[in-house]
Amino acid sequence: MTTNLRVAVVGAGRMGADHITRLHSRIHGAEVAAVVDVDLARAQAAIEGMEGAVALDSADEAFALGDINAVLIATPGFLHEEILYQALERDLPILCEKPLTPDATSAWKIVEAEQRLGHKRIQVGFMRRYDAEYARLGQWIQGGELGELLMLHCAHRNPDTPPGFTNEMLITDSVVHEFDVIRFLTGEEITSVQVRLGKATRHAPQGQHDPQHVLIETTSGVLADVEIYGNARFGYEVSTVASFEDGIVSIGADSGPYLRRAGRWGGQITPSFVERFGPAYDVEVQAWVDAAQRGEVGGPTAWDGYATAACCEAGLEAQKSGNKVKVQLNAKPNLYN
Ligand code: ISE
Repeated sequence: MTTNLRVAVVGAGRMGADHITRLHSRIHGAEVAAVVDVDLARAQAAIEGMEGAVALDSADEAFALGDINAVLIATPGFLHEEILYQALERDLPILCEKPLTPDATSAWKIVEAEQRLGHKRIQVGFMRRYDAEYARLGQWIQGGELGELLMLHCAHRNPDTPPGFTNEMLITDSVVHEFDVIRFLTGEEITSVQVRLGKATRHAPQGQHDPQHVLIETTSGVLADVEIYGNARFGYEVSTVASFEDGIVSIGADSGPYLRRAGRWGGQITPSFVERFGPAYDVEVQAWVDAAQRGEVGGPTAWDGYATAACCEAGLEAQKSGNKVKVQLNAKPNLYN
């Protein structure tokens, strides 16, 4: 395919709107053809100034246009499943924001539906894989020059959580990123998850126990601990310290420019994931478009969506019980090898 991908973006909330701007202004080989949102005014606002794009309030209408040839799904996770099936039925390239679906059973059904097509069509929006520092850490792990990776210490801190963000979502919406990136960095599956609840902040909304300490183990025994802190107030931070046999690597601490002025020194903290991972989202969406133009999927697949959903399921059980819970995974289909 040499013409632009005509993309229907479903969901014009925070992430959807960000992707719409990105597709319109920075991504080559694609254009926004339609924006779908139940809030039609929000869809209309998102396409302002975009010639040729239409705002609609249902995905059916977008598919009925007939000239849509790719779909970017950015609705809340519990709405992904139906749109995924609609797009798979039409054999369209899909970029689906994480999570693929909220639970392992429905994610596995999506994996099965894609297998019936006989080729991959779904890329899942795990943007950390496209972050320059994570990529560099991955090279150190795979390259072996620092010896074996032993442990990962991860901090995932948000300034606050949006209305309706539940205790469970600290795992399914936030720690899901660590599940994916740990699998990506180590090239291994996660075997168990444990969640410990300690002293909680008074700034957490009712029903949320915040922060939580999540312990993750991979097949070779790499241990990762995650501080998931949803209401940390100071700003956004996703950082990791990796302990190797022959060195320690730190990534993600905001670095420079540092200003020294009037007897003080300091720098800036990124306010949210939109800024912290802005460049990674650009690379991610461009990689999706480029692969789609070749009829391929270049990034995290539906299998990754399913495997992380299985980790989330174990995480939710661990959150309730405090026990170390095994991750149950079906055998990996050949399509994803
Ligand atoms: C949000 O949905 C994201 O995907 C962000 O990357 C993550 O840091 C945040 O915790 C999630 O709620």
